[in-house]
Amino acid sequence: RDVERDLGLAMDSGAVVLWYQPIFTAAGQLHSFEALLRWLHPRHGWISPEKVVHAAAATGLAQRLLCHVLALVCAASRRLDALGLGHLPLAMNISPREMAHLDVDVLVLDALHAHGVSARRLQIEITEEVALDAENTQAKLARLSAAGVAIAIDDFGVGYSSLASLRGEHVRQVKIDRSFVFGLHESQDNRLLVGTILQMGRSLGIDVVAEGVEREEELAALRALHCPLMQGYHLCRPAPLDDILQRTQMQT
Ligand code: G
Ligand code: G
Ligand code: MN
Ligand code: NA
Repeated sequence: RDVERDLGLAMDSGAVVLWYQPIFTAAGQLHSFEALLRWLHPRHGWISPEKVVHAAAATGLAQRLLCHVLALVCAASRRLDALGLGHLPLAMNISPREMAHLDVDVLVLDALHAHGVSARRLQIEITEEVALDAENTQAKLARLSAAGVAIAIDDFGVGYSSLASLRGEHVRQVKIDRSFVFGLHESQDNRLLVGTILQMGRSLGIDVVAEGVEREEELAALRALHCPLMQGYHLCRPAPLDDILQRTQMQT
């Protein structure tokens, strides 16, 4: 279909871009950014990242898409350096399919090297299922982690929810799925679950981020639970890097 046909050209012409959403500390300081894929198709409007990743896989462009995203993330990292914001890490998402089918470790480390970006600046977000996946994936994660790339478990709590995904030394951060944050102030169950994940993070020395903070009441409930890091529409919506930097200027 058109989307698949147009993807290659869209990457070449700069129509496939990254927007960024900041992650803040409980005190409201900028902590890091998550890069999110965006493609505004001339006829079909915004194409979701899932569809873009699917279209790339269907047309043999999976590796090219990952390299495209990596190049954009590296450019953003250099840009932050130039603005004196070189201490703020950038996170990018890698899908289970990309993790399984591509030499993700080689592609990531090559891109960092080619663009002169330190591995310490990059975080990779994977799902629980990926973290639990076969030895093949474990080896890729181990190599990335050894090089200094941080590994985060995204959407934590709604996947296989096996604590085994946290075993080993590769996982640096856990992102609590937004379904636990939704209506946190009104749900004793969610408060207990989020509190338990936070406690687990403290015990294991893993950073914990609450995702999908949409309301002031949820933010207050997270603060009451001593959640260290938060992300969500209530704090800042994803936008092009320049817009984000303008909006967050006060907090840097
Ligand atoms: O940004 P948005 O809410 O539309 O993201 C939807 C989903 O797409 C999320 O699960 C997110 O992790 C994923 N996603 C966003 N950007 C990328 C990307 O660059 N690569 C991959 N593989 N997934 C992405
Ligand atoms: O799966 P992952 O956590 O990577 O998904 C990230 C997606 O979540 C981004 O595409 C972003 O657009 C979306 N997102 C970010 N903040 C919020 C929020 O507060 N509420 C909701 N519903 N989605 C959010
Ligand atoms: Mn994510
Ligand atoms: Na997530």
